[in-house]
Amino acid sequence: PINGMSGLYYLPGYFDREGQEQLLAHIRAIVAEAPLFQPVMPKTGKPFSVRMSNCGPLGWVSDIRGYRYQPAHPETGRPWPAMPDALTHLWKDVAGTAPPPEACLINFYDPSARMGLHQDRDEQMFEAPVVSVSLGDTATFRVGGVNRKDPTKSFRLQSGDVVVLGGEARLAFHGIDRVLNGTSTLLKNGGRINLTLRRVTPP
Ligand code: MD3
Ligand code: FE
Repeated sequence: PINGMSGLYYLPGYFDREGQEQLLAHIRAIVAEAPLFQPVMPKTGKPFSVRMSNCGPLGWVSDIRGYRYQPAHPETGRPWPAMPDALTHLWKDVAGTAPPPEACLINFYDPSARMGLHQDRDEQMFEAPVVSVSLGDTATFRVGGVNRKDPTKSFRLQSGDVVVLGGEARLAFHGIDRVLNGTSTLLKNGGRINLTLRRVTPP
């Protein structure tokens, strides 16, 4: 546990370079079938700086109408591609007794992209953890408490790192302050990819 918060586990270097390259090859194939889209904020329509796609039976989307999980890509209308075995294996390894993951959100950060402080509350199952995998450039990650005004701490997430957010950490505020350009050679044009595995519905 870090930040004095139970349920937040940091597994640095979980994937070695070969494992990262294998995951990246899967992500490239997924994004070829389910192109990155630029979500917009509900009501305001303000675009996110992060582009997204998903794999698995459900995918997270955000548009003018709200945030939600849905079985199809918002632009192509096609079902999301299957989740790679490497990710279901990761979930079995770190998610304890939680039922299988239903969604893998793929966030792509160009070097100037950020993600503001937020909670993940669009799932119907806060008992299951969220499992995150970082690929590419290092990012400065910030995590606080369950109230927006709680103090925050920041730490760096490097390519191959895994974070498990369960227990009281599951509803902690968190965000990505910045991506440190040129800190990894995994993505030839730079940037960062974050994968988040989630259980969305009760079993
Ligand atoms: C802490 N993604 O997709 S991953 C998100 O790096 C998201 O793209 C960030 O926040 C990213 O919603 C952070 C690490 C993470 C994911 C979920 C959490 C940290 C979390 C849920 C609760 C607390
Ligand atoms: Fe989040």
